[in-house]
Amino acid sequence: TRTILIGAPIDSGQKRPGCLMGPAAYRVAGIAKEIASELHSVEDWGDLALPALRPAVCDNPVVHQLAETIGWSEVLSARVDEALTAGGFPIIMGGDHSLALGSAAGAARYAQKQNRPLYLLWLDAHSDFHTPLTTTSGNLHGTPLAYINGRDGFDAFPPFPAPVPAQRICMFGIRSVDPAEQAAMQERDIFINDMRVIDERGIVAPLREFLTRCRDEDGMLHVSLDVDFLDPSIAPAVGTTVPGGTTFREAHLVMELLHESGLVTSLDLVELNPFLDDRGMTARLMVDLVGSLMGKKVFDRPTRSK
Ligand code: DIR
Ligand code: MN
Ligand code: MN
Ligand code: MN
Repeated sequence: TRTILIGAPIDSGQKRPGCLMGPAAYRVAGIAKEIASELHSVEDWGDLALPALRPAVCDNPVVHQLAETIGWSEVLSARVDEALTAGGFPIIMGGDHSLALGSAAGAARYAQKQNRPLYLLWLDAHSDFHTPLTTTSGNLHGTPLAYINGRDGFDAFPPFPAPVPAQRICMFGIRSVDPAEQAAMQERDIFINDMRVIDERGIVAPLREFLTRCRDEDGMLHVSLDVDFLDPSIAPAVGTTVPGGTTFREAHLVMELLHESGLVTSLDLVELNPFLDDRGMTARLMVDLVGSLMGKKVFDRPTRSK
């Protein structure tokens, strides 16, 4: 695999400073070496820069840093499309989750050119299904999945290329959903695996169902991994911790299954706030999870020599 690292030092999607240090933290935690040790090639395309901004307006007055978020998403979308077109596997090192407005748009544009359906796996405590018109926090990191699904309310953004229908979207780890998001999700056939589902069924069976669907349709799969998918006890470096998250084992299992599926075509790493970390433990865990996605096995780690 030709892995392409894209730094996205984006923090316009929420109000707590620090996510812009994410790409640096992933590099310090050894992300390139981790990928290379699984015998993949790695290129680091460096960090994106914010382009010149166009004024943008929204009817909802609480929306925060709309023009910046649009600027970032346009530049990231183009970059992800470019990496995929080059035959690469882009890993977007964020940056808050608003970056998925751009990364998923880039993946969707590429999938459209390939005439393949895009699937979306959302690993997150939150559903991020607000539109700019329904958000009450004003934080656009809570909106990317609605944009990807083609909901109304994103007039200020470029139209999403080939919106992803609900049946191709799967959420795992969900445990914090706002009322407006819940109402919108209930009208749609999204594959929602909240923590209750994981408790009852485990993580393997529902994930395999989704992956099978993706394989059957020769889909591309974009994975968006929010740090708060993980339990705060193992991943404290995120501004929006929610108790009751996935364990170390569950998270690695997801990544190992994704590796075995061979379906993942692009990956977001989002919401890492290194300023809140405890001696780099969260950055290291995220890098470790990338290792599992690239083929490292948890159980053969002590003796692994390749
Ligand atoms: C929260 C989103 N529902 C909001 N929080 C997120 O502000 O709309 N945190 N996405 O990661
Ligand atoms: Mn999120
Ligand atoms: Mn979240
Ligand atoms: Mn291995």
